[in-house]
Amino acid sequence: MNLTWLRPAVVVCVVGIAVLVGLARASPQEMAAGPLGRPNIVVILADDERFDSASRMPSVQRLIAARGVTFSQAFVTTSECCPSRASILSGQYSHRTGVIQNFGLASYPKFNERSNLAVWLHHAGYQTALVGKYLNDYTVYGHHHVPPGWSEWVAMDSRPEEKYYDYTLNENGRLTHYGTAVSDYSTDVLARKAIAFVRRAKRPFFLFFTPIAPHLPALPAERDVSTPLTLPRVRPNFDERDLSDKPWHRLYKRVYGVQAIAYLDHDIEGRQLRSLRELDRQVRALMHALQQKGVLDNTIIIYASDNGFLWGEHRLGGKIWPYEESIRVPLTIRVPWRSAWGRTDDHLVLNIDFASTIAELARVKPRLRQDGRSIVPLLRGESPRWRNDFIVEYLGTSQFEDGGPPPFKASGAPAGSTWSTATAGASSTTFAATRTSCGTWLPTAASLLSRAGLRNGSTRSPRAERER
Ligand SMILES: [Ca+2]
Ligand SMILES: [Ca+2]
Repeated sequence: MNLTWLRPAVVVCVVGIAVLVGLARASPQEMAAGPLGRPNIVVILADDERFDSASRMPSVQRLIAARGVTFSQAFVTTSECCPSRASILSGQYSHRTGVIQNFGLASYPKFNERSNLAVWLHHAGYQTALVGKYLNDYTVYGHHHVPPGWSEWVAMDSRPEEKYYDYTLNENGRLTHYGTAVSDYSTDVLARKAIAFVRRAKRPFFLFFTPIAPHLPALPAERDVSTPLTLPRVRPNFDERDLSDKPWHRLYKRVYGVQAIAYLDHDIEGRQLRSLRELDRQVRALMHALQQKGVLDNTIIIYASDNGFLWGEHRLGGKIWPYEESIRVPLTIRVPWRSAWGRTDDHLVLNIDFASTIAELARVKPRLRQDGRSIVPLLRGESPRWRNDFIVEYLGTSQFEDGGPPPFKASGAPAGSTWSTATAGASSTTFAATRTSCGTWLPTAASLLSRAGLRNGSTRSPRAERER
């Protein structure tokens, strides 16, 4: 084993991709016809939902995707809950937020609670609410406080933050315990709180609704526990036969046996998909509440996830690895203007774009330096010059013992290259993931992890690899 891989380090890879341009534009009349001044903004942020799971959520498809824009190339820059959420709320990479991992002093304690999206919008007159999971280890280091910028605060406040039963909510500073009754199921309880906020809101509002599903243990709602489920096992990189082309292949000798595959199917993939069913119903309930209030057409609704999840692709599980199943997320945004409805946009959009986007929609200025940029022009159907690559990073301590990647340290990206070199400690071990074409299912399997291609430090494009 190469022990230099165990040093704390960084994963940095630059993901290159072809960019397609947007289609229909919203007319000036349509844009102006909207409302009423500043729109309400609702973010529904699932926890660990893969890019390919939202297509199995009929209400998300019917009520959000069909009435808005779906981004087929949405990625997170650090594929882990706490860093990604910090990036979403700040518009910054995790190397700038300092929130580089889920636990300890480099998680929640590093987050700048005095300046982030909630604070900016609240200062500008928005009513703001967080309902659900905030940042990991808030429960440990937050000491049950209500951060500035939030008019309403309903946060998971027990350990771990990801629970479906038997958890505590911090409701505007008051701790309330929920037990194990069917009615305590957290997806439902949190949705009720979110809907109550929407009903009460008197001014333009920003709702950050962050339920737990489909994070493991991904307990489905009672009525979904044993409903039939068809698993989409068509992934050509599942249980990848030959790992010798992977820099980590000496560390992971796993081969899935029948039992392991059954466990993956039923207790990981099956549960995660089933747990999304109730979330999908609650999305419908939330939309209904917006409609009843008469504000649905003046509300921008963003459905997304903080990171993806590997279900055995490349014989890997979890989320931190820089492969598409991990870093790619669902993103669909309901907008009032009709010309956008049902459209798919292939631009590379990132979690670090959320803050600038929402700030522009709310007509406020971000008060932090932005690593991301507003995607409002894409929502309008415009074709601005756009990024062709981005950095994927993991700067936290090794996840190796928990099945995560060995640590890597960036050594810089060659100018003009679509990928970067990365080294671990003194060794020249290198690591990169890249995409070679736009995202259909099969190119997903072509995510590339090339040791040799990075070692030589050349700027040529790595060859595509198609597993099996
Ligand atoms: Ca997550
Ligand atoms: Ca291979």
